[in-house]
Amino acid sequence: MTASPRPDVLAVMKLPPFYLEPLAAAFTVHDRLHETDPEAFARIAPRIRAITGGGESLVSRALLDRLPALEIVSIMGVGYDRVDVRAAIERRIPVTHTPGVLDDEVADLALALMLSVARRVPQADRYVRDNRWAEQGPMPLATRMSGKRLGIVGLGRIGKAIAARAQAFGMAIAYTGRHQQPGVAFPWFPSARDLAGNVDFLVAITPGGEGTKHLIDAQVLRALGPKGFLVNVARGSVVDEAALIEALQQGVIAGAGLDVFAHEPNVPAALRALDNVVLTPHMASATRETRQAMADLALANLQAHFAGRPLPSPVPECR
Ligand code: NAP
Ligand code: 8YV
Repeated sequence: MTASPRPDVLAVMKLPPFYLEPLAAAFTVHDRLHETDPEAFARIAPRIRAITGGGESLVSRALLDRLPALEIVSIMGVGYDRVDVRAAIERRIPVTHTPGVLDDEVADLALALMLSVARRVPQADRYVRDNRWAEQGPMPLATRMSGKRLGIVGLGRIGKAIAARAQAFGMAIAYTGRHQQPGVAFPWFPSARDLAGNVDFLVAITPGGEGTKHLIDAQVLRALGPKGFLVNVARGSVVDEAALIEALQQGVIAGAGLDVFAHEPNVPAALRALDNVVLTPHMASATRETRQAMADLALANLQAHFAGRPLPSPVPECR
């Protein structure tokens, strides 16, 4: 087949305008056609040369198999746990992502969730709005965060940005990961359970996928204990959500701040009903500034590929 001058790109998520507009200037973009119009998709599938989507986008082997001309998958997000990278590599299709440009933003939200759940900020806001301050007097006392012990599950780029912020709060930091990191002075624990037993706040910030599925389970939550808080800004799959709901209901842990969930955007009613949780809709990187930087890098990867230049940010498996 003759390659068209404007390569055809399949968008597997709804792209924000600040990505879609520059993308559409150089490429022919097919917006989620594989989901919205299977017949039209069948007609254009042989022409698709690139896929782009976000950190939560599904790029399955079945989808890849339908795209014989596919050359690249560019993810606007650092996580790519729903991309079948093995299937892509088998066909020598590089996968790219957007590491580094969102570290500060995600770390900021992790700290915001830690403060919100310990100091009960959303509950306090509702307290004032409902006029309960005037009617019932001051709120019950909350829990201090400054100076407490923080355990980071996954001390990568974002984990380190979280640690830097927590140090400014005088927190004592420890971490777990598959490896103890040379040159890192924070104590390392060999498992999430060991770490949880030695901290007041436990923050999950690993990749998702099979390797980390339910890394935070009922045992880890028991080890964290009734004064402990869990924050998850990683992926919903990293935490056993049913075990977490039970732990929150029964006071096994004190509370949780959650940006990610097992079946997004659906959040179990039992979780939404709890007063000891703060819930945000997978928005840790969602500022105009950072989403623009992510879009720019996702586009730069596509442009580099089609110009025959080295890719700015392939995923580690494709380097
Ligand atoms: P990164 O630099 O690759 O760091 C990942 C860390 O996780 C590494 O320190 C790694 O350490 C650790 N890890 C990997 N597998 C593990 C396992 N099985 N058990 C324990 N630790 C494990 O990645 P990053 O840029 O910091 O991003 C991390 C993740 O954050 C992303 O993949 C994504 O899932 C999530 N994220 C969420 C949002 C959001 O909107 N909520 C936004 C951005 C990113 P070892 O290699 O030593 O195990
Ligand atoms: C976004 C994310 O939800 O980067 C990630 O891994 O989860 C988030 O930044 C997403 O990728 C936006 O496209």
